[in-house]
Amino acid sequence: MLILSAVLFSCTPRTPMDLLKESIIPKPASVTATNSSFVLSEKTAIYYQQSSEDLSFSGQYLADILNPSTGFNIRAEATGQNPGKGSIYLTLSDDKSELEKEGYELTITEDLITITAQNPAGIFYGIQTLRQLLPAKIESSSVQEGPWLIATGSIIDKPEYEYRGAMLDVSRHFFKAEDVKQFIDMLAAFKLNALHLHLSDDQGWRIEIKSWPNLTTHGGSTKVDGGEGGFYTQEQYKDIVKYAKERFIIIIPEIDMPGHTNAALASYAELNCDGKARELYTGIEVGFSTLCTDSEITYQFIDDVVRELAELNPGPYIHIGGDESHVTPMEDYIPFINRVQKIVTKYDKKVLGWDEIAHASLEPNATVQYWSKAENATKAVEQGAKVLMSPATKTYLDMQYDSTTRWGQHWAAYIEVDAAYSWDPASLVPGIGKDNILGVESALWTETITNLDELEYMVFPRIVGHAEIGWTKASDRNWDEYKVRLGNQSKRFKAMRINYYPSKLVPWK
Ligand code: TNX
Repeated sequence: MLILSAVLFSCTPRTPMDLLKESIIPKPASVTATNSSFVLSEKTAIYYQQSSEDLSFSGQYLADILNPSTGFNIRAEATGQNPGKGSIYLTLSDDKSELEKEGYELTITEDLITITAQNPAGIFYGIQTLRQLLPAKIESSSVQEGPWLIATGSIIDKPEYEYRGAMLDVSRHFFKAEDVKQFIDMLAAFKLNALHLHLSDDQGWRIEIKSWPNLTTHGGSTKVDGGEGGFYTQEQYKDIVKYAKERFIIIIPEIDMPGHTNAALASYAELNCDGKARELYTGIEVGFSTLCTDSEITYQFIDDVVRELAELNPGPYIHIGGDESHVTPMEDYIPFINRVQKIVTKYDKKVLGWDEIAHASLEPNATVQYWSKAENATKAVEQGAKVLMSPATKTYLDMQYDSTTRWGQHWAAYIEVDAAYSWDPASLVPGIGKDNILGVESALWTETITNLDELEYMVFPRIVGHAEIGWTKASDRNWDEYKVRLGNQSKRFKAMRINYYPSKLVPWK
């Protein structure tokens, strides 16, 4: 008895576990298993290396994930020394150039977990992987029973594309800052690094512009089907930007123009060629509105908006929309886009725009977001621009899964979970290869989506597949293997309280 209890209580259990069998999404570049386990316990501490680059946020972020479900009181502290047994250690290293900007190395032994990266972003992504190596109930907000075992081995990982994003349309239906933050946390869990906010459209203007206040007081007052709209004050917007930045996500603000501008045209009569303010719009037709492209006040307006946005937004891009300007003649559209691009670059931002802007003369550094016309994407590449891949038939999250889906539309396609996953950005458009591509972005248009629950149902699990397309090499991806890893996420989604679509094509566990 004595010997037995000595064995039981004196040493940590060394449960054999296989790191290769873990269902990690996005799939890492390389995994080596050493077939034992690390035990997370109340004695575990998180240490981060003292350094000029701050890791304290990531350390605390990890502690905040681990503590509610384990009931432990794990702390995150800076240290100048090598941490002792049982710790989790976050450390930056200059001589890991193979990890590039966002890569990480995660090493798990029986005694120590180490995440090493060149930059804090890599540490954050290593933490996301570590999260997925723990039992799903680690995501629970109430105390759960252990043991909290992690398979030993090492993972060396980095992304395929530098831009891995999501777009949220907050114009058709408004989403409060708190909802946007929750969405940001979901994106971060799958290593996405960009959130594009579609801040203006016919139905609503959602960002306070101090020099043009009616945009929000009037233009932001309603939404699709009527009722109360909403907008972000500049303070709220800055807070979203900061929240995202801590999670290594940049915000891309979009002001759609010259079309999709009815909310602005309703707010200021002088933006209309006939000098008459338009009525607010609560329908879902597209392509009927346009700014007055040959009036100087239009460019003064855009200059003011871009200047204020540039001040609010540390990220490199401003998205100028440019899609579906069906009532702007091409001979007006082209000079308009050319002039607006100059305004964006004047404020030291890079231009992003929907694929139609490729008709204009693109600024060096401009990126074109391919959603519809391959010939536009090709035109962009011929001008030396990069392409952001958002093909409507694969990445539009407002497209229904099938004919029974309660929300959404299907003008581009029905997109089941396999169709969303099984494509390669670098071989989608002939002549456009990996070198021409900035990355991948999934887009949620919200004509039919009114709240976070509906948002989650349309977004999950398809965006998880898109996250893998952006992160993992095409040669390492295939649906039959992926669907098993995805099926293993159901408990995790539930613990994270994500309302996902339980597709019949996925073997949910
Ligand atoms: C097309 S995609 C649009 C949006 C709509 C969406 C609905 C794009 C650049 N324009 O205005 O919301 O379809 O699926």
